[in-house]
Amino acid sequence: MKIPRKSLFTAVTAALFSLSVAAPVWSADTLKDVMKKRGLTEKDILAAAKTYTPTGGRDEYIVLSSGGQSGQLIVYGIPSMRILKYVAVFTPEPWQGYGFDDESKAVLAQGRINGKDITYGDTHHPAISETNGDYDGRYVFINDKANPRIAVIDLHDFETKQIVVNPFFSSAHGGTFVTPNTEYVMEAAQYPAPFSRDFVPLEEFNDKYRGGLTYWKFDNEKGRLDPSQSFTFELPPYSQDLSDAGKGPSMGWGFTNSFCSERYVGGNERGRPPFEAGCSSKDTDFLHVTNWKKAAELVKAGKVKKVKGSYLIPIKQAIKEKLLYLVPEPKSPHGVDVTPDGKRIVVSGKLDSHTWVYSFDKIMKAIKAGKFEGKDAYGIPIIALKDALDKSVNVGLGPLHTQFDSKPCVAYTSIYVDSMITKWDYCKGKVLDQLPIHYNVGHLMTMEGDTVSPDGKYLVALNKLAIDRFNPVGPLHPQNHQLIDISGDKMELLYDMPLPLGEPHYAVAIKADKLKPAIRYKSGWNSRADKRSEYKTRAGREKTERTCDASGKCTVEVYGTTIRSHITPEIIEAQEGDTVKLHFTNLERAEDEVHGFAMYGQNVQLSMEPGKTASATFVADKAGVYPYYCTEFCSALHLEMEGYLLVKPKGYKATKASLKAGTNYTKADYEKQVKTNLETQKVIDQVVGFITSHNYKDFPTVVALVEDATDQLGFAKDARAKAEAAAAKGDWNNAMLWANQWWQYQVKTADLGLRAKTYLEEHGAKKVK
Ligand code: CUK
Ligand code: CUA
Repeated sequence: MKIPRKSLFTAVTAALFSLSVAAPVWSADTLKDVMKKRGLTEKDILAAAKTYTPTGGRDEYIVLSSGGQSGQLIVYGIPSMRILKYVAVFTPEPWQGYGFDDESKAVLAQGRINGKDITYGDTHHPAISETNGDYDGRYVFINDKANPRIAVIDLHDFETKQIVVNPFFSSAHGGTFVTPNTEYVMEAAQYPAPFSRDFVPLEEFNDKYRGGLTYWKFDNEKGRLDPSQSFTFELPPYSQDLSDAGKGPSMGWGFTNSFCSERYVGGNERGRPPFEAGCSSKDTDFLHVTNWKKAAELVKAGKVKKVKGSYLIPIKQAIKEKLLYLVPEPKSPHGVDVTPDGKRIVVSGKLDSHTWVYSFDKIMKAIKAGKFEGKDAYGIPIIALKDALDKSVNVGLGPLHTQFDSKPCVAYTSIYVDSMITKWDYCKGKVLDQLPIHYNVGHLMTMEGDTVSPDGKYLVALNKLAIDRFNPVGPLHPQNHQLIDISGDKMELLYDMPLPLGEPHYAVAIKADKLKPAIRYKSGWNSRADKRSEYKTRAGREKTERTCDASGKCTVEVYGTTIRSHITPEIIEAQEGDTVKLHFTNLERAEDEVHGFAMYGQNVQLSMEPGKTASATFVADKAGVYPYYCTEFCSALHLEMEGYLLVKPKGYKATKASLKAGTNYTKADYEKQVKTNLETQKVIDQVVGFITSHNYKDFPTVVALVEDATDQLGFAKDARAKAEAAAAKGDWNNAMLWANQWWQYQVKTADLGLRAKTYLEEHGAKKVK
């Protein structure tokens, strides 16, 4: 549907002359009326005031949450709990063109396993890159538990840049956790399996199945993991759980807990009791203590051998080099968290009601003194519990994960079975407060709560069950993230947010002002490879080439552009059987001017943010007519942003007929259009006059709008020249059409100008001169 040009013109004019902003109209309701009508208490109103964010308002913290089995990363704000983005990581996602354009397909292809495309991930633990133990806002990492992979997401554009596959593991739950300067990213296996990835009978479980812990080297300059410098600890076939890196005094060490150190293998079809029975029969499991700093030195000194092209530290070598120790842990532990000062390590037993606080100092003393209570079946020295434990605290039934407050010694632990959060003091060993949550909390998160300097303020409970909290939407329920105010002595529940995408496990929250996301790419940018695209196309340089190789196979390659409101080229021709390669560069520079590109029947959907170049490759195997169009409502004439791929049957001979216009225009039509254009120009001049008579240069948003408007006006000039040239030849059809195109650019200019003017009015711009 076209917007009638008269109404647009009227709107433009009307907006210009309404120089004062209309007075706000309030509904007659008072706060009391609303409270009564909606049954709200004063406490509700207070919670609302703490989370409500008026239009245009920003959040203080940005949360990066795992997207569970959706294979994505979820971004939302605190305290508003508004969802801002789903970042596609391990799973194709068409809005972002992820898994649809050639550039992102190359990223997903890095995650192939045994040659197979894996198009989902079970994401559990995001970790933000750190400098000196504090979030630096540059990158976020996340693991895929089901397929042992890690992804690197650049927070400059919130795009996935790299996926690495663990060379040894067949699952990877215990990742990602970073060392204090993002030297390494930790990833532990969960389900023991043969490192060879060959068939090995379960009867050889104890000898041939292995657990492990990989330290992935992160190249901070390149912003990519470097598999060639990464190393893996071979570990016994216990089910390694989560990890955390030491900091401060414990810098250089890593801590990884485990369960099922019974090494039990179930098999109900073989008449054996299930895994759950055999894996929780012993009273204790093991905390693995690893010295990554020393291991890295050995790697550097050439003392560690490569297996399958990757450094592997065998258990024996780790023992000999004093890199690996075990400490008993309470029954079936889950989660391990190092305190912000790096002096203590907190572990919870999910079948126990205690958190166990270990002292790093005591662990080091035992190691130095060579004081061990024995060895495990693989010869790894075990430090006695009493020689490592600082204290244990009764926090509630089924404690899982722990996070820290800005207040010294204050920690929060999620209590799964009792469905509550326990606030406690890990120095004095006493419980401070408990808050019921709904229901069955898994991880919990405080603001920057796993850094050396947590901010406190808010806590989010990542609940496993939502049951009765929301309007029912069928048997599959959303997850429930509950926002809790922890600024006072007592925890206060503020808000329930349904999260309808996968089951998030862990989430991290970073102060919003530490993030500096881009608005546009450098022109012609391959965002996935982070470099100028070889297919970058400039305005006026668009071309379509058809080339054939010796075997007669032909390729149609399109170097195109997009800009409000047309795609160049608008007609693409190919022969049945040709390979078609499309490359489009979005020429826009303005914020949020994204164009999409979708085509009928070819599984093509691109997203082109300003400056981006994206490509799609397919075989045009069936003759036919394939409309394509822009999928972002980018402008008033967005619906006209369209074109045709014509796939001609083999042997097709073109007729001489030329394209016939549906309408023929006269001189009068042309002159009428020119008159409209000249009037529009007056409106534009007035808007420009308003802007330039104010201190608009003090407002970066307005400066960007003015830049964009100037561009559009430049295009208008070109179109005007073409219209006048056609008119000079008496070609009224083309004269009229180019005059109309001239007007289209004017409308875009006016639209931008009015946005700039409104912005200036709303932000108290001052008159200059
Ligand atoms: S795990 Cu899910 S609640 Cu994967 Cu960190 Cu504990
Ligand atoms: Cu571009 Cu719609």
